[in-house]
Amino acid sequence: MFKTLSNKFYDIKNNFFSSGKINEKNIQDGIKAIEEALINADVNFRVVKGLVKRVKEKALGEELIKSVKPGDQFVQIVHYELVELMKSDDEERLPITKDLTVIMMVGLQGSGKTTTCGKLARYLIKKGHRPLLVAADTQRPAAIEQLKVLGKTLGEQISEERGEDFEVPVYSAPQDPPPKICKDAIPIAKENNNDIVILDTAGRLHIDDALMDELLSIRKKTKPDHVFFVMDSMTGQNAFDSAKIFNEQINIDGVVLTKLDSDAKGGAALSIKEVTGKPVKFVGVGEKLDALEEFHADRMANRILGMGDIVTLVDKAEQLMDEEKAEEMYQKMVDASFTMHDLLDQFQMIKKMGNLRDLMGMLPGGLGVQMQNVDIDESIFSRIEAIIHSMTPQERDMPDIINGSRKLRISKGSGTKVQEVNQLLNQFREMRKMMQNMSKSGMFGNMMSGMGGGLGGLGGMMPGMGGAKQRSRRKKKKRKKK
Ligand SMILES: Nc1nc2c(ncn2[C@@H]2O[C@H](COP(=O)(O)OP(=O)(O)OP(=O)(O)O)[C@@H](O)[C@H]2O)c(=O)[nH]1
Ligand SMILES: [Mg+2]
Repeated sequence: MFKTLSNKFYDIKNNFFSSGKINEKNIQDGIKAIEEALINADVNFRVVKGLVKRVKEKALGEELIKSVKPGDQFVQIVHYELVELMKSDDEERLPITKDLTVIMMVGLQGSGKTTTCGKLARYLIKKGHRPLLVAADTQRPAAIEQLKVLGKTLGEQISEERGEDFEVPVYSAPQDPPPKICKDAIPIAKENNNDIVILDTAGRLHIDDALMDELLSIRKKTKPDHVFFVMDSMTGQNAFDSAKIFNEQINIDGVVLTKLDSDAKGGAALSIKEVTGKPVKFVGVGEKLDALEEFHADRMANRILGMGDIVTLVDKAEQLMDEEKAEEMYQKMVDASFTMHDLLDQFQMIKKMGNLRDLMGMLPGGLGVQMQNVDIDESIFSRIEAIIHSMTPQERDMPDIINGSRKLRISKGSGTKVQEVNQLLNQFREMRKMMQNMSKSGMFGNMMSGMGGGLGGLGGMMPGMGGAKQRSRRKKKKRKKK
């Protein structure tokens, strides 16, 4: 995801803005490079023009030229504009405020509606809800079966995770017209004690009146609280036109952008809101049921700029480890106090989280950017792990003490080359520096204040880096250690 852009931005930052001195010429060149990068990433042309114009106005101001760290400041300007381009007005992705919430999925054929129904069900179950899936696609005979299988698989997954029986019911009535199916599902959900109803509607290859009439009728009969347009990120301009028409005719609340895992460019994510007027709320990053992420403009901007996306990484980690450990990891990143021990911990955890390349891409700095470029096979992981394992505990805590002879010992111990040890050390240093910079510039703080939920409720409570809440937590932790 965003591989093309994050690579490019990383290079641009290094090429044009790494030196202490910045003049109008390298700003102009840098901006030109950004423009090209965005166009190559299939970002809508109008969107690129607007963004470039705003960045230029700000960057060419006196401030940047006088700034001590023009490169960092430039990145912040771009970051701000990217966020503005993609952000939703409300921070909550899917607010559930009623006893029964109805969610309706619409979109073109094959965009990922049915799969996303299953993913959203999982996402909501994880938040303590009890969804009912509704098979309202009677177009394709296999569609009902597909949703039933998803419901069954999800039920089994959750049962296993919880160690108790959990069912994800699927309502279907193939003989009925879809609007009736959806309407009937609502009392059934109430009887069944479900608090969420997810409607999987039919798709068409092209927008036609019959489809729109059917969807409108479903909308009228069920009064959904959220209508999501599911859009395949790979389908380009056509999909934008459809999104616009769907929005005009059915009034959508937001977009779920699917298949971002196979879309290295990610241009759609940057363009949707500007083009359709509706923000992206979720993204699909794989075929499995847990391959759904909340879309947060600030986190995406971080990824695009090659700064990683620690918050999403921690979100994912939280699903796998307890809250305290997740917080500790986050804190270490904020403090930039994490060591090779932590890196090893993270690697081991990441291995459990799946889709290694995307996950590694969430790490800040060159390591993250670089990891997106390699086809990560276990062997690279094992080599890095082997290198860290060959370090003494002291070396892991303080990698700076690793001199030439230590490097040689580590490389021998891990069966790797000294260059590989060097590379890891350099990347580790760079990663830590990047975190420090992000910390200093308040980037972490901004990320956090924009977050609702997540991180065990820490999000949203932190006014910035020096937040009182955070300090007290740090103290508490210190006390615990004593
Ligand atoms: N890689 C990847 N594949 C996805 C994602 N979302 C959906 N798919 C795949 O896309 C294909 C179509 O997905 P469906 O959920 O059946 O799409 P749909 O919109 O319900 O299709 P119709 O009901 O025929 O209109 C399936 O093979 C899914 O596994 C995603 O985020 N990433
Ligand atoms: Mg479907």
